[in-house]
Amino acid sequence: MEGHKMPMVRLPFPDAEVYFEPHFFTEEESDLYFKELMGEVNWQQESIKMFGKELPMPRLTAWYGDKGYTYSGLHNKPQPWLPVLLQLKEKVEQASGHTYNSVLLNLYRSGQDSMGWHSDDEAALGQEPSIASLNFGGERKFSFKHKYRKDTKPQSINLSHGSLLLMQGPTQHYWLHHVPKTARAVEPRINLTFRKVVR
Ligand SMILES: O=C(O)CCC(=O)C(=O)O
Ligand SMILES: [Mn+2]
Repeated sequence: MEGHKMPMVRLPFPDAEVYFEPHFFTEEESDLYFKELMGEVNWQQESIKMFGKELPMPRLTAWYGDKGYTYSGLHNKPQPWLPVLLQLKEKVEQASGHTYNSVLLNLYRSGQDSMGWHSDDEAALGQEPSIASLNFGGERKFSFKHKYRKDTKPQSINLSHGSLLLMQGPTQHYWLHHVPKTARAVEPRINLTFRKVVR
């Protein structure tokens, strides 16, 4: 492992290397980042093709970075970095000891917005991708389930305002993750996943 500089807590999942820091940013810093990202990011309503139909994605998205990348069947033509995104990139790079060249942003407008089960295992991300995920706004549950081992229980964590989650090593090979819908009243949430597109 390239080694992270922060003493982040490693979650004890088999076949995974997942670290979590619930208070990577203070409440005040997180409030400012939330506002800035809400206002400055060029949020898009993309659609997905399902059963031959075009359906709106259950969240808004935006893609910034150095290189194009195909995600969920969409080709994301990246927009040039915003200063706030470069600032956040630098902070997560310091914490993780990895470098990133792109970021996917997700805006969950309400508890009805969600993300389905998947792994971030696209060839474009290389063999053992390091993904740094930052969270601002309404806290949402994030669950993991093992792809192959039936004896391994699904795992969940709450992605709090200002938290940082790192997924690296074999995590994407063995585990799926998702953000389920919730009937609870939740504030809008912004998630940023920093990635390194290698080809
Ligand atoms: O919103 C989240 O925490 C999950 C985002 C995610 O899994 C992704 O963008 O690949
Ligand atoms: Mn993901």
